[in-house]
Amino acid sequence: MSKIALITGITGQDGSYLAELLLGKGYEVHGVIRRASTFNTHRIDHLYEDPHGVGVKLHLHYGDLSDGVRLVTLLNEIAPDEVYNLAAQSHVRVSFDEPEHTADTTGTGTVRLLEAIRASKVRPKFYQASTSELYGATPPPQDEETPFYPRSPYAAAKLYSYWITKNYREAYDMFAVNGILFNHESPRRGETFVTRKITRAVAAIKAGQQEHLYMGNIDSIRDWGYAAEYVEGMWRMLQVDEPEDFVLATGDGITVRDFLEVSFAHAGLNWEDHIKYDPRYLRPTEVDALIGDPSKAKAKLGWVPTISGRELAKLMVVADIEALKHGDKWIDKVQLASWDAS
Ligand code: NDP
Ligand code: GDR
Repeated sequence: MSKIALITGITGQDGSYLAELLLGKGYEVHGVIRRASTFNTHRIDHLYEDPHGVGVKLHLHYGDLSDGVRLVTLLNEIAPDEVYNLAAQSHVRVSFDEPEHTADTTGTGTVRLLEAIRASKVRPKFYQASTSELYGATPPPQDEETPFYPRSPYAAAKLYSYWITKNYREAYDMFAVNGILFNHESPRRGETFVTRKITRAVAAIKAGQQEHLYMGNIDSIRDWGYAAEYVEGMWRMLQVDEPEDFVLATGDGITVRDFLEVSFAHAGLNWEDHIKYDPRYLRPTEVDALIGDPSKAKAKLGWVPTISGRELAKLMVVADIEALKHGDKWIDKVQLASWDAS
């Protein structure tokens, strides 16, 4: 019998890679999608199968983390072995504009899902998408023992989700874990996160379609890894005997300025000729430096990331240049196969 997984946030960057990974492992995968007036499934269209066919492995269901009753009916219907809660309003800057909505989805949404598990007849293992943003103002290096100091409505909502996941593990003996993931990116990254914003702009500038790129604070340091490797770590966290929380990170930090420099240089451009400052991209409170220590994941899960932030910048530039030429297809697998990090 195939294992059954339920993924919230399947239409996002991580959801698409995780669905791919689990389908590759023979899972039956169920994803929660939101009803929207336009299609929002472009990241998983290549995985879609006609539901009328035989042996279909990917199933999509309408639902929303704001609708607790729907989550109960879904859990009863699907009876998953594993639940991955990846859904969130995940943009830090936007969380200052929409703090209440962020709290409702990114915070309360998690307890709705945990309560739905308790209210349903099933006892799946549960993965919560926690984040390095929890560390906020606490300086690096950060590991599983580092104190939290959230610096945004997003991080405060994720802090609630972190603790409620831990509480349900202790209170109800649930297999519920937090993956505390540092920034991870890919050619599927949302266009308004800084890495993708930069690599898309590099492609457009190179093609003569754009001249300038407006940026906020380029001094912050992030530990950027490759999303496809991080979803493997999520899965591994649910395959061990005891539920525990884990940091996933590369262990290396670079500045946004470094990412700009590498990205532009990879296309033969000088970043300083194209960057302009716009204060609208600043956050009221910034997170200056995040650099994770993934030793525990390495020792207990055998999880080792292989792609650095600088390599990622080059990989994403190549993918965005190709996407501009050939249309926005999900070409990153092809790119990786022929990837030359030099
Ligand atoms: P994305 O922003 O790409 O995807 C978010 C997903 O959540 C989308 O599928 C979105 O649906 C869905 N969603 C948003 N609100 C709701 C809701 N109310 N009900 C149901 N679904 C909803 O995020 P990533 O893939 O980058 O990240 C996955 C998770 O990991 C997020 O929780 C994020 O906060 C967390 N995280 C991410 C890190 C990173 O570096 N990428 C690092 C650490 C944690 P739709 O497509 O319809 O908008
Ligand atoms: P982050 O990612 O806030 O770390 O959260 P983001 O890419 O948005 O910002 C990284 C850093 O770049 C600076 N920055 C800009 N950011 C954006 N988006 N746009 C700009 O123009 C810009 N200029 C400078 C930011 O100030 C920041 O310092 C991501 C999300 O995926 C979260 O969901 C996740 O939890 C964390 O990573 C880990």
